[in-house]
Amino acid sequence: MENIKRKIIYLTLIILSGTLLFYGCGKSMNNSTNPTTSGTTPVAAASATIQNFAFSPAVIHLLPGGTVTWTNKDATAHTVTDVNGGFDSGNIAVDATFVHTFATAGTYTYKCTIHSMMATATVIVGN
Ligand SMILES: [Cu+2]
Repeated sequence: MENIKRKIIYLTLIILSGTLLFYGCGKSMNNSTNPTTSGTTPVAAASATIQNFAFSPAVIHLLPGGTVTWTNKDATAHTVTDVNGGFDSGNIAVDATFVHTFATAGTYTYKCTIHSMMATATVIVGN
């Protein structure tokens, strides 16, 4: 009898911790303000933010001829600069935006030239 009680308590604890874990995961996955990708379907117009020294989403899938609008939500200036020299926003002031049109298919990796510690991000242009 004591064994069954123990088993019930044990099972209850497992279910409870599983529920808490599930709730925790669901919460972080529903954090739509900071997605890591825009999804895999290319879009004609995408928006991105620069916040907490990070580009978000880190990967954007764009149709050829599409535009990306970046908004600087930090309290300091940033840049959106193609690592291969294709485009460069210059300093984007606090709350300012930068728009770039990607005419040609390809993979474009960009960085912030002010903050070398910031992770690069990517715009993948294609159908
Ligand atoms: Cu920066």
